[in-house]
Amino acid sequence: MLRSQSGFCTVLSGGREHLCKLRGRLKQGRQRSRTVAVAGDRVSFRLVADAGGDTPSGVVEAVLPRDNKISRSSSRRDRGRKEQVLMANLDQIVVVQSVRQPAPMKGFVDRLLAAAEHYGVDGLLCLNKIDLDATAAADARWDYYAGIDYRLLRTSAETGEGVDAFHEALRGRISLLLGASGTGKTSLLARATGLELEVGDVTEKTGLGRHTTTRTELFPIGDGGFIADSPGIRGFDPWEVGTTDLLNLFPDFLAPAAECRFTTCLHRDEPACGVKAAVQDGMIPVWRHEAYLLILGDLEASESERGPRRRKRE
Ligand SMILES: Nc1nc2c(ncn2[C@@H]2O[C@H](COP(=O)(O)OP(=O)(O)O)[C@@H](O)[C@H]2O)c(=O)[nH]1
Ligand SMILES: [Mg+2]
Ligand SMILES: [Zn+2]
Repeated sequence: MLRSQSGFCTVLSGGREHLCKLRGRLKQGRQRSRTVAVAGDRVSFRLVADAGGDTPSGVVEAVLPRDNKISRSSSRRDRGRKEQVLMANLDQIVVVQSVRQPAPMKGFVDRLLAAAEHYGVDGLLCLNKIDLDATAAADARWDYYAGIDYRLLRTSAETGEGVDAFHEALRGRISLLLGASGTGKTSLLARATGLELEVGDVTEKTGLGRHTTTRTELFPIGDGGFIADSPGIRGFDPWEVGTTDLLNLFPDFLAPAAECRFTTCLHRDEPACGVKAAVQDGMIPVWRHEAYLLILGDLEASESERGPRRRKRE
């Protein structure tokens, strides 16, 4: 399934796109209807009439079990925390960060790569706009990620440098592009695939600073691969990550953490912490540890926020 919009969805089958309705049974329960079928879902559907054009030509009978899914918390104040599924059955998350314009935000790349770990998909880091600042582009900090678990690409959608490697990395896989607004996600995708896409971000244009209205849409890229662009996101609050899970989302912290005195160590203020020792020894860069602490703080804040809010609603 390529995309869904208010009760309809577009299903790709036999090389053709079919606009389908969701079978009534699937839509039961308001809560669930938004995420019952999302981009990347495999569905079984029945053709009704092939009228062509925008007329629905099928009915989705069932959504097949998902290999995985990526969800975030949508925290609309009055309605409480809800799971918002963005996409299903993906192979990798491609994090796009620009060298400049916008400059990297502290901990942002780390947060998105941690999300890839959380969802059990590959994380690829694409450093874009290398044409703007060769020195910043060559910064060894980026190579640190390549030394852990992640593939690293340096690209310019402007000059085309690295774009072939980018395209190659998408081949045959289902990918999701994530990154702040303006980092060049849409430009890279357009340049690599030849798809006609609108450059310049939606959230930027509406100026509302909202990041919750993510509509994820999959584009077939012609060689068995699919890719979803996403509107720029300001933050990312993966569904159901607790403070104690965070360590497992930093693969480079695992070995040093085995040396921590306390099994409950959060690697912040605790004595005899293996992770902090690794930072002191230069094995883990200071900025990487700071990124971890930043995310940890955010998780704690949202955990403590959740409690009172839930009680108030009852
Ligand atoms: N100099 C330079 N500009 C770029 C590059 N990639 C994208 N841009 C520009 O950055 C702006 C935002 O690009 P866009 O693709 O819309 O970013 P998105 O929000 O991540 O989808 C546009 O003005 C692009 O022309 C690049 O590699 N180098
Ligand atoms: Mg875009
Ligand atoms: Zn520790």
